[in-house]
Amino acid sequence: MPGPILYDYFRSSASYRVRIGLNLKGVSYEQRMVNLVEGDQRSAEYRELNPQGLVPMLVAGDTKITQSLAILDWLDATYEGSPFLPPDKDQRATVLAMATLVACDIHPLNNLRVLKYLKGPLGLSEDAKDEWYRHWVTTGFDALEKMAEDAGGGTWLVGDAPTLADICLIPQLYNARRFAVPVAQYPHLRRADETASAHPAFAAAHPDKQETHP
Ligand SMILES: N[C@@H](CCC(=O)N[C@@H](CS)C(=O)NCC(=O)O)C(=O)O
Repeated sequence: MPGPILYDYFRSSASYRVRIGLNLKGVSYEQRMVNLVEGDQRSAEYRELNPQGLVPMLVAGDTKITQSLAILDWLDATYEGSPFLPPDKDQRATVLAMATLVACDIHPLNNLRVLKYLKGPLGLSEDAKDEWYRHWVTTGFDALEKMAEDAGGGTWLVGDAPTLADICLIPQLYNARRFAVPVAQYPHLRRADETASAHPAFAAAHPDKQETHP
């Protein structure tokens, strides 16, 4: 059976999460670029597939899934090895809390369409928009750093194996650096980032490594 198709954009952090997940599971997949800067996501053709007009989207045979966390859950349920959630129920809750902090409380506020709305219809300056971006990343990372500290150490955010929390964190850290958000004050987040940069599944998912990099 041919591998799944990922509708992807190299700098999309939600797509970056899914690339990491696919790599961790050792799944080979086809990438189809949806160029967000050129507005491909809003085309009638793409909206026919995904009415939300966002990436990522995964198509595997007759199965079509949108939303990165739903895709990651499906991958975890479909493919063996490298589980995204720890078996211990307390650790699992911690990992889910960290992952959703990034995916639900940081990322949506800083998404391309939100930033465009701030600058366009709401008339914010470039500086004010960047300040908005930094404010919400810093607010989230401050809390995540404390949660990682409380989780008791390890080479990743929680323990010594990559989890959904790291899958969400690493792309958000990449984005934060692009927008010059200071991250030096987050030793636990930086430690997970260092571990990830030496991990083949994370390294291969990096935006700079994508063939769809224009
Ligand atoms: N909650 C969604 C977020 C998806 C999302 O916001 N994707 C962004 C890229 S990271 C996008 O397609 N943006 C297009 C736009 O803002 O026009 C998920 O986790 O998949």
